[in-house]
Amino acid sequence: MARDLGRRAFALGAAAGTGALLYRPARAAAGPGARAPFTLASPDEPVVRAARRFDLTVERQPINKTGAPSWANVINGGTPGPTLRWREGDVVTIELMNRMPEMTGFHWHGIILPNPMDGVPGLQFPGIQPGERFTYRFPILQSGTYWYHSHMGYQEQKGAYGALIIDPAGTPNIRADRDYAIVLSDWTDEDPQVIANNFKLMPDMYNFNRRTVSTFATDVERSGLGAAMSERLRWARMRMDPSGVQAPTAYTYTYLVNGRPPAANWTALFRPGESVRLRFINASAASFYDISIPGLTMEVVHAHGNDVVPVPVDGLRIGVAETFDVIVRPTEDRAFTIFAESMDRSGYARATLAPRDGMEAPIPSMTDRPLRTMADMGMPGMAPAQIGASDVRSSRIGGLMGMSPPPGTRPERRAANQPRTMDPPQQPGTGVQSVFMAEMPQRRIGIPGDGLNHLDRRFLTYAELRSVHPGVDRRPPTREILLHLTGNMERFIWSINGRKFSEAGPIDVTLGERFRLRFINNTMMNHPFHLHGMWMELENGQGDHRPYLHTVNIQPSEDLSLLVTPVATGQWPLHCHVLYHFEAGMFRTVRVLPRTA
Ligand SMILES: [Cu+2]
Repeated sequence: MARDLGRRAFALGAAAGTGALLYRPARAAAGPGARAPFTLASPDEPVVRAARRFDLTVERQPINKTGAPSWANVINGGTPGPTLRWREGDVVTIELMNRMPEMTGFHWHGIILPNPMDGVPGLQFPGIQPGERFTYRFPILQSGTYWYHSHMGYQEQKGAYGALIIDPAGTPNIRADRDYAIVLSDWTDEDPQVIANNFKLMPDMYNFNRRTVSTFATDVERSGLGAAMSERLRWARMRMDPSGVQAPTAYTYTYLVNGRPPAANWTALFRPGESVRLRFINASAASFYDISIPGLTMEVVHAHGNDVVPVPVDGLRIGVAETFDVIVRPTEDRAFTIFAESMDRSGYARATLAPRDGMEAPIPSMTDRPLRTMADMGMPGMAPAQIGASDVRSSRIGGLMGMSPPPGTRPERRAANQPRTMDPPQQPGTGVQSVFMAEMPQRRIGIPGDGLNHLDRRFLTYAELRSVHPGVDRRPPTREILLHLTGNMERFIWSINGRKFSEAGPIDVTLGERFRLRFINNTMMNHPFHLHGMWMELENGQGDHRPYLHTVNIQPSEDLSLLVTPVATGQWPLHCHVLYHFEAGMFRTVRVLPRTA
């Protein structure tokens, strides 16, 4: 109980009333617990253990990850930076020295903390100028797998990130013989600003998987000339190719595990019969991965920093910024490949689980590249090839209570063969010329995602995530805040309710209020949304055992909702974690106001 009292003492300022424990699912009172066994991932992985004070220096250095010279923003000399290991109940101090030639600010992703410690320059603190240092200091009120990264410009894309692991104060719920952080990232030798500019000029320039005349012939054979032609024309009108599920691609990216390209084969050791905990952290700027370990079942035990009822799976799709922990139990004396194919199948990250260093297992061939049909996009059209209608549970969530989209962004029925473009919200200075709208946004929480729905292998879905502990706030929401995710593919403008960040004010909420956040994705892309400073509880049919998420992926034309209780005042970013979408304007602030009564 002492620990619980300790945690209560660290209540975040004015978060009174419903109690300081609102920040996470309830836990049984924990005794003075045994510590989780922990093994260093590999001899060269820098791990700072359960300390309370950390010194970090970020600087720009030449680096060679791909055979070509480039530069990186390294933390304490490396990328990823050191794995920070904290303990729940401690107060940590992090001194961050900025030796880069530009301002920075580090963000502790998924951590509930006072607003000025959250690290977003210009919003929550002035930022750290070149040659200056900043001291972060805050209590640790939670445990689990998280990460940290620069929240300034494109610094994260060039290496400024690392793993963050917090040991529970009491007896851990999850026990494993070995424990490894697996940080996935998408390295580019290019300057990210150049990539962003390229997108503005030609949004699909990195999509080298485009379907060609030869696949058109296949389509004709399958569906007949008329149907194939009309499908092609409709995609052409939307100026998007159905394979453009993700951008950029391996044309510029090399996918890394713990900073190593596939050929360098980062290796985690085990002895046959042991249980191994793998903490997957997607620190990529723009890439989703489908993770599998051929020959092993992965048991998903921890999602976004919180323990979940174990779900055995063959595969796991991980969105940008998401964190999932799995347990595997290899019994054979042989190597296994940890295979993380990028969602667009343009490349993969790879590591090895082996009894001895230097061993390898075969690298599997990649699964079929996901293609989308008009039906996947919430459009009436050709028979769906990837997502059968029966896969999609269509159930509408209750009516609007809060914000509505601005005039002009509401879906309208049009003739079936017309392109779905909308007139822009009439805003002076807005660059939004047309906003693509999905006609039939659907609940997609029970499906793992494009290209995975008809595989023999079992992939995790959000519907299967069940928190081990019930949520603490049982109050129903008193209002709904509706966010339409919108975009203009041709001009690489990404927005919310038809407006970019620069064109919109904050979303005001009150400390301690209970609200529903509902997302309707009207674009063709996945958008992994991160809310700073408070948990999002996914309404996924698990009753009071809703999973607590720090980032929620919203699939194309998906309609999903979460419950939120703000626990600290201030301006908290809510944004798509695809760096190029975020920088283009898919960003809002949630302003938590103190209670007045
Ligand atoms: Cu996005």
